[in-house]
Amino acid sequence: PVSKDKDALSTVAPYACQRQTPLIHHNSKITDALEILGKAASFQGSEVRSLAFARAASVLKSLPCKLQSIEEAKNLVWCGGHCQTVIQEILEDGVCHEVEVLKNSEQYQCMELLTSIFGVGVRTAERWYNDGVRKLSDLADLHIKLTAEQKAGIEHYTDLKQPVTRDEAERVESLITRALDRFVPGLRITMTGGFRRGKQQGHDVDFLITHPDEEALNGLLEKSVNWMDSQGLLLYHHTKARSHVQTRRRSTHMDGHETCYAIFALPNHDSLKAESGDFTSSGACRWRAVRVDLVVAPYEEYPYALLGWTGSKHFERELRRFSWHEKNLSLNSHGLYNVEKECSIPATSEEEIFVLLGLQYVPPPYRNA
Ligand code: 8DG
Ligand code: MN
Ligand code: MN
Repeated sequence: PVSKDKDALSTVAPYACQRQTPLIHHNSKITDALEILGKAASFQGSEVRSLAFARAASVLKSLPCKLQSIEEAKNLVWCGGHCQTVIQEILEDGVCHEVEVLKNSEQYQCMELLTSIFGVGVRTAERWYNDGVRKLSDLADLHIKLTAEQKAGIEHYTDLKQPVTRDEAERVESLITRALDRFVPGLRITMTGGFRRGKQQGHDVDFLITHPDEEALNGLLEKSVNWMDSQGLLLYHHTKARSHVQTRRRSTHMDGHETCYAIFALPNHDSLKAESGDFTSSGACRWRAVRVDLVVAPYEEYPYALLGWTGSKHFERELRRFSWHEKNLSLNSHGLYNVEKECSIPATSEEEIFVLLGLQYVPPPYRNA
């Protein structure tokens, strides 16, 4: 078994999209540590170092067994240098000193807190930190100027930091299905993101919406969002119009789909009982805030949008890197482009996109890279 394992370790494919990465894996102690280092690097503005840690963590997530020794790690792609010392420390001592120091540092904890607010990225968090913000109440005390999105994020902070359960995600699904159906029957509505990859909870619920008749999609998001708002189902929403994307150049992480970033007031299971009066505690909450992303894609772009919005983020990044560097093709969630011939390559399913890229199909539960 030793030589077989060693074989498996030295043959890990370099791109995450060439591997199967399950949600539950065997090396989470090490990957947690590497991901903290990656997050800290991104807080410091170093995307290159952040990516190096993400790649190493992703390789370990795809292993069929628990790493036993540092000798085994030496055969692994992307796991050299700094990552190797981290792996060694955890294998030998159970903890990595550098990670423990980071986790306890004021800067790391504050950046973690601030970037967990809806509408706050690393740059904003860093600016606020430098302005002296250490806790949420400092934002008001220091008269920090907030966007509407950030205001909503802070107002509903406690609800939003509570993970969304699968049951809640399914209730959101039935709410939006009912709302969208009022305007256009026969839509295809798919829950994407982490839930499609089999996660039992998430930080939001993501949906992709399409229809064979492109005309049917015109104005649909605006009408249904306005209707849900009128029903008191929305606490915040911002819709980004469809935009032209530079398709023939190397794709960025941004896409041009019409998208609604929202905070739903999801009614509780027992809110009906509460309405009818047999709910005793008077101050009981009848809803909770849940982050929801709604994406509309034209029918012919649907397979690409589905692939692009299912994630994980690292899996997506690797798919795009693979397409570009290995196939000379530019991939984004609108399509696949042959840059030389200046033409786009249609696909009718995710499976077909993998075939076009010369990759073995990776089902959503194995895209947890
Ligand atoms: P979570 O919510 O359970 O925490 O995890 P997740 O579902 O994997 O993360 P997510 O932040 O909701 O993102 C879901 C996928 O959507 C992920 O692969 C990245 C992708 N995504 C965005 N924004 C954009 C965007 O602007 N364009 C494209 N193409 N994809 C995006 O989050
Ligand atoms: Mn999500
Ligand atoms: Mn999302």
